[in-house]
Amino acid sequence: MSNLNNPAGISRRSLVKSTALGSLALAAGGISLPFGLKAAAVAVGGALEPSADKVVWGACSVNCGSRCALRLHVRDNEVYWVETDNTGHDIYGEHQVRACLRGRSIRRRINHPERLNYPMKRVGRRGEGKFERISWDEALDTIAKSLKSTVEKYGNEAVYINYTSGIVGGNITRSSPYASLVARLMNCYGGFLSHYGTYSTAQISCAMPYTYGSNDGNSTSDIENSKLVVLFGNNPAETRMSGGGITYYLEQARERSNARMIVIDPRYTDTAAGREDEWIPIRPGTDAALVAGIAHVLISEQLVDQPFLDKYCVGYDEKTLPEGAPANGHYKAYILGQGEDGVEKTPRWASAITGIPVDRIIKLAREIGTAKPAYIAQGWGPQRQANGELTSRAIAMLPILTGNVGINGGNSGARESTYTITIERMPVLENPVKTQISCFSWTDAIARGPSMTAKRDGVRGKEKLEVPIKFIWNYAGNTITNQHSDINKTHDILQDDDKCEMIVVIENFMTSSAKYADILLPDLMTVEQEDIIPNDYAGNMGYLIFIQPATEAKFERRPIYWITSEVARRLGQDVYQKFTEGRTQEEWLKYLYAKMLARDPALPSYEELRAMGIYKRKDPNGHFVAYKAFREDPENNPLKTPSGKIEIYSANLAEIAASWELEKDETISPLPVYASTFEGWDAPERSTYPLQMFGFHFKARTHSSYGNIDVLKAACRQEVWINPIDAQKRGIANGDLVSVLNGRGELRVEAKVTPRIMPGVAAMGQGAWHDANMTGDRIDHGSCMNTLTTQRPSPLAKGNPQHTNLVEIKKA
Ligand SMILES: Nc1nc2c(c(=O)[nH]1)N[C@H]1C(S)=C(S)[C@@H](COP(=O)(O)OP(=O)(O)OC[C@H]3O[C@@H](n4cnc5c(=O)[nH]c(N)nc54)[C@H](O)[C@@H]3O)O[C@H]1N2
Ligand SMILES: Nc1nc2c(c(=O)[nH]1)N[C@H]1C(S)=C(S)[C@@H](COP(=O)(O)OP(=O)(O)OC[C@H]3O[C@@H](n4cnc5c(=O)[nH]c(N)nc54)[C@H](O)[C@@H]3O)O[C@H]1N2
Ligand code: SF4
Ligand SMILES: [Mo]
Repeated sequence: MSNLNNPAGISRRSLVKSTALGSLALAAGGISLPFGLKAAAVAVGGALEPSADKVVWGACSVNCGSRCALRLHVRDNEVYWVETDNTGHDIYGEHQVRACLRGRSIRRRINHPERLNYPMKRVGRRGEGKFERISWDEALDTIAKSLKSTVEKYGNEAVYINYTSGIVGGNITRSSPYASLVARLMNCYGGFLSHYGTYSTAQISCAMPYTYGSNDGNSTSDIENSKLVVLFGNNPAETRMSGGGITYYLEQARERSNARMIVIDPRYTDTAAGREDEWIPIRPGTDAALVAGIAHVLISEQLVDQPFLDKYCVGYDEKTLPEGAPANGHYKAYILGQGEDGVEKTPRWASAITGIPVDRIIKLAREIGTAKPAYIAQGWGPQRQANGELTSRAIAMLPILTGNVGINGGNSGARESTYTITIERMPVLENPVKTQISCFSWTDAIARGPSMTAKRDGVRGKEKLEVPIKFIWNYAGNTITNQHSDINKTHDILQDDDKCEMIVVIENFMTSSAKYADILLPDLMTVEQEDIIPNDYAGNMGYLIFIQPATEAKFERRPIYWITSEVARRLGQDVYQKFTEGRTQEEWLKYLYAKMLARDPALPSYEELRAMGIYKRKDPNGHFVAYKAFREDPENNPLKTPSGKIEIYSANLAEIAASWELEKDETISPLPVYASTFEGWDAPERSTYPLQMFGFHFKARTHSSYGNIDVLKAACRQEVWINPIDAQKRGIANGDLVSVLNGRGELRVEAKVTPRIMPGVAAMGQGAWHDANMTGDRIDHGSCMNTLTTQRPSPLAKGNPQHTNLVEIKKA
């Protein structure tokens, strides 16, 4: 560990202190030196004694679905060594929340030579990356002036807060756009155009509530009661990596129940990796067809739970089909070929679509039909496809058909839920602007805002958008370019600063999104300020971490509360007063914690929590079981669907399907049917771009966060996975530099030739840092997946189908 955390080999012992003095002096001198150099410079100047070590509690707050405690060892105002949670007995259920290699390398982020140190303004063309240092006053004045004139000229609807997820959790520092300090600021100043949905779960969060009224799953810890685990595109070994989080629960709970595990994924994932009983590779975007084939077997072999379907569901068969639905509009008719399409969804039919052999589909169906309880879950990979709304509801059909919903050891078909200690967040106040766009359609809203409508583009709160986006706030996110689709198209839209007139980016690094800032502000990191942060996905053990600033603020980096307060001040004394309510950051934290304590008196006091660093509590109800109350007493605990029941047939969706404007290759259906889609396995473009391609969430990074850390890059290389059959056809050997391209762009990356991915499919870790000459050939040498993805949204959620792409791969 020490090697990873201090491989530069600099002996911190020999360095001399003062960094308060040292960095002040340097800041005044205006030189931004890399960490090593700065320390050396200080050493030359001073003859002070080294200070004693202190250990400070921190947390890794990136958006990886876990949340890990860090213990930062600090000397001379520098973090020099990082360890993780060391409290408790460390037995399962009361275990330590141990960080992965990313969190343990945070010292390299904190002290990264390319960290932003001063406010800057753009001097070249937008996106060129040319900046000039300016004073905080100039930066804040410019922002306030631009905000005032935007609101005056176009109204508050022209101000947009972009989706960002750089900081998850936190009372104060949280970056979620609808819950951040930036949102509070805007709500004190007339509001802003907001968005619905996220890049994470746009399709499933939109679709699942039509079935269940919400999108809940059983706690992973509940697998200790399961006989069978079936995972559709769910890879917690990479996407829930913390030693305290979901991947550990999956392993430990299965150890207790000895449940078989079947992994359905185009890739042989790290979650499988020898721990699975069966890996079933599936063509991307075809899970709903597999489900239909399985349903056919369940129905024909009487393996469905008919009493459950009769009592709890709407639309399985004629008996419960709601009024107004067409004859034979029910699910059973769809499967048996008596519905509108007249096609029987036999295992043979499903096999041709999914690429899974017929006998494997039949065997899987029998296994799912007989193992009870079965934990059937999906990750969010299947729903990040262009037909993801249908897929997510379709996967839920398996637990519904087999009566596995609402019981211990079962699941709803959704991803896991978690126990959380609810924190009291900074109140963001109400947004006076009610108009919303989907989080994925912001580039459209810049390019053609006023042509966007409710029925075609998913505008909410109004029939159409009045004005295009003119001002963008981007706090702790890289979705301006790197994480949003079709970087080349976005570049063209943003280059024209008559369209969007002002982009404010608040960051720690010169990311590819930061290059598009007009004003770029250097933020403190969460580990450099005081905050309380709760767990993210953590099974049935919730916790709070009290972060203390590891070091003083260096250079001219400022905390987000200060930045937003100072903008508020420039918007008017009334705005400032409303925004701050006269409290400092510390006073806010104390104030919010007092509210938490009042609601939950079992919590430790503020001072106790600060001394403990981490406070853990097990779910008093044992395991979370989704829809348990409904299962036990459906009359008194109806679901939040219109009928109060599980809606296999959704009348609401039928209405949307009938009234929205859709393209020929887009399907919205009241039933969770399989439909092919643009750029799918059977799309005509496949003759030019024969490989289906998606970007998985990769252990080397959290999206793009930690993507600039050299040791992590070396440990987990950025590669494109390609099957030996496809590689051989193209003369590609393992490790070759290849070009991956389609009509939207081209990138360069090394090939990983491996049977761990099925033929006809390619994949690479998403989130690598885009690196192209945008005034030249635009070839992305950083191999950022979004050079290739489309801005065309999914039909219902208008979400990001970033896993649905067709490409060709050639030897470079
Ligand atoms: N092709 C493809 N694209 C995808 C996805 C995919 O699967 N495929 N996944 C999508 C998903 S699910 C998501 S959630 C998005 C994520 O997209 P983003 O929310 O953009 O996530 P990150 O890339 O982690 O960017 C977070 C940024 O926050 C900054 N940051 C971190 N800590 C701090 C801090 O303390 N202060 C400030 N000011 N900044 C900080 C980091 O430096 C980083 O630049 O990407 C989406 N994009
Ligand atoms: N290390 C790490 N962890 C992360 C993140 C990260 O960037 N890095 N990001 C975090 C965030 S914000 C999110 S939203 C989650 C994302 O979590 P997910 O969305 O679940 O992650 P993905 O890797 O996109 O997809 C999961 C799996 O689905 C598979 N898959 C793709 N398409 C299909 C399909 O059509 N059918 C089937 N059956 N499988 C398919 C992929 O091969 C992959 O193994 O992860 C979180 N955790
Ligand atoms: S990246 Fe996620 S799993 Fe890794 S240390 Fe940070 S919070 Fe924990
Ligand atoms: Mo996400």
